[in-house]
Amino acid sequence: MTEQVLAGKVGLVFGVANKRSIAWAIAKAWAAAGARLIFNYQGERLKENVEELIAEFGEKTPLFPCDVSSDEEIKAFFENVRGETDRVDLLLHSIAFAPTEALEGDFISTTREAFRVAHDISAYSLVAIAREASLLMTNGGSIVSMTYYGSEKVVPRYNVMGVAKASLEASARYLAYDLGPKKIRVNCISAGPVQTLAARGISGFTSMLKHYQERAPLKRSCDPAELGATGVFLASDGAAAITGQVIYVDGGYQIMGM
Ligand code: NAD
Ligand code: 0WE
Repeated sequence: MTEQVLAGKVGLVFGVANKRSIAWAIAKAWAAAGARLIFNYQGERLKENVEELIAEFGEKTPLFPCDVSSDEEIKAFFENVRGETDRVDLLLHSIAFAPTEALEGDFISTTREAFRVAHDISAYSLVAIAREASLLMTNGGSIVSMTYYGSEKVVPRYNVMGVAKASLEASARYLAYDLGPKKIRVNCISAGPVQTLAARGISGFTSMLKHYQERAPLKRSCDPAELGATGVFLASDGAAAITGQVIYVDGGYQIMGM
């Protein structure tokens, strides 16, 4: 077993839907590094999935409902967390959503409602849960959120999600400024394309992976275990002076100009 760099840490994990979820890859890596974890699930539909997965951490790993579009559910989630621990060290935000139709046609067709929902669930939710978690981060902390290259360059059909990811990354910088004096760091991992629930059903996803195999310096995107390893690094004291940043785990794709 590798050195337990997160021994004694308590982490909150938002965004596990199934075994393919990026949140699950990072949670497994955090747990292997010694962290104790508490999970959310989005609704009764996903509860059993998450329950079955976290069983491998032992019977008593806590999980509580939290749909991040509801202030009441966020409040109740953190009341439940307070029943389990009086201190939190780590927070993972691995949540995004835009209405399907907003990821299909062109960006100019984005409705007011699709724009609102995408920003509410994919960006504002980081601010809301970071605020609550920071109250429990009494010994400093590390907040990690997942983003994607479509925030900075046009990726056809990523559309309003790209605009929401730009907001997420900017939110991480403002949170890093607010929370820095409390020794709480806030960073984003920008992952290359990974086959998950959120990526499946996106037409042309396979050709995106092929594009990375042709164009990225490392001739591939990334695999979930590598996102886990970066998650552990950002959560660890090795990253103690890193905050407000976007770290690319994308085979180097982001550096290319042509
Ligand atoms: P996923 O579908 O496994 O995870 C998305 C999660 O968001 C799910 O667990 C879902 O329950 C949750 N979610 C959506 N709406 C919610 C709500 N209202 N309340 C609470 N939870 C809600 O897919 P994933 O690919 O693991 O996505 C995780 C993160 O990684 C997202 O932020 C995504 O943008 C980002 N990301 C994904 C890729 C990729 O190619 N898969 C690449 C870069 C970044
Ligand atoms: O962030 C994402 C996808 C997030 C996502 C996925 C869905 C599918 C189901 C958000 N909302 C929804 N809504 C649904 O109804 N990624 C980084 C993966 C992704 O999605 C794309 C991509 C990539 C990469 C969409 C178009 C183009 C590229």
